[in-house]
Amino acid sequence: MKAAEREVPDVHFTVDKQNISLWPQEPPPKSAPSLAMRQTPTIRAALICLSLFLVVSVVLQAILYPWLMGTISDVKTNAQLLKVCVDNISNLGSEIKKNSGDVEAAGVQIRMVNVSLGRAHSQILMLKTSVEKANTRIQVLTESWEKVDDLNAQIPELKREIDKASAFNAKVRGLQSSLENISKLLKQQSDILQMVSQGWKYFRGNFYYFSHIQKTWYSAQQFCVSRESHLTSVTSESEQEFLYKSAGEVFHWIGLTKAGSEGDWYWVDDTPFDKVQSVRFWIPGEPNNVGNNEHCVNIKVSSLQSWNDAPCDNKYLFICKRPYIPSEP
Ligand SMILES: [Ca+2]
Repeated sequence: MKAAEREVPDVHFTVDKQNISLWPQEPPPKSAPSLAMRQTPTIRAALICLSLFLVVSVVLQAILYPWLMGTISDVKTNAQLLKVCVDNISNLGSEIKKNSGDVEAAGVQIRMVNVSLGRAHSQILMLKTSVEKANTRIQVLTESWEKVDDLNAQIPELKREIDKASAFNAKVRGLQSSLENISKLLKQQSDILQMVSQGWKYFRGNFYYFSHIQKTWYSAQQFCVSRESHLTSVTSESEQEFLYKSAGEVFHWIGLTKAGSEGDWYWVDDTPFDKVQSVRFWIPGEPNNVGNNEHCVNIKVSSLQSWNDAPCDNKYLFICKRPYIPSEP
C-alpha cells in the first residue's frame, strides 16, 4: 500500500498567462516552434499590410485627386486675385505718391491750424480770465447795488428831512430879510436923527435945512453947496405944502431962477422944471419981473400959491434940500 501510495504522482499547478493547467508531478516542457512556422505569420502580416496599403493608396487617390485638383484651381484663382491686389496696391502706391504733395500741403495747413488753435486757446484763457474778473466785478457791483437799494429805501425819509430843512431855511431867510430891513430902518433912523440933530428936517426921502440968517440968492446957494445940498426944488403939492408951512410967514429963497430977463426958469439942483404943473404955486399975478430985475424966486406967504420973483441980491432966509441917500451899513 505504501508502495502504491508512493507510485501516485505528485500534482503540480502552473499558470501560463491565461491558461491554467494541472499536470502530475511537473508540467510538460514547452516545445519551441520551428523557424519556418514562426516566419509564416510574419510574411502574411506583411503581405496583408502591403495589400492594405495599396488599397488605401488607391482609395485615397480616388478621393483626394478631385480635392487636390479643386485646391489647385482655388490656388490659381487666389493667385490671380493676389495679382489683382498687387496691381491695386501698385496703383495705390502711385496714387499715394501723387497725393504726397497734397499730404504735405495738408500737413502745413494742419500745422497752421495747430498754431491757430494755440492762439485760440490763449485767447480762450484770456477770455476766461476776463470772465473771472467780470464775475468779480459783477459781484462787487451787486453788493454796491444792494447798498444803493438800502440808500434808496432811506431816500423818502431823507426827502422829508430835506423838506423840513428847506422850510426851516425859508423861515431863516425870511427872518434874515426882516432883520436886514430892520437894520436898514434902524440905520435910516440913525441917519435921520443925526441930520435932525444938526438942524435938518426930514420929509419923504429928503432933508431940508431952514436957515436962521439971511443971504442973497447966490450966497444962500453957496452955503447949501457947502452942506452937500442945493436951494430947494419943488416937485409936488405935498412938498409945496410942507415948505410953506415950515417957512411960516417969513420970506425964504428957493432954488428956482433964470438966466437973465429973457431966460427960462430952471431948478438949480438940475431937477427938470415943469412949467405947467408949477403955475398953481405962483402968487396970482406973479411972476411979474418988476423992473426987469426979478430973476430969483422965494416963498413969500404961507399958502399953496406962495411963489414970487424978486431981485437975486435981496437977502432972505433960505431953504436947502439934500436927498436922503442911505449909507452902507
Ligand atoms: Ca415979483
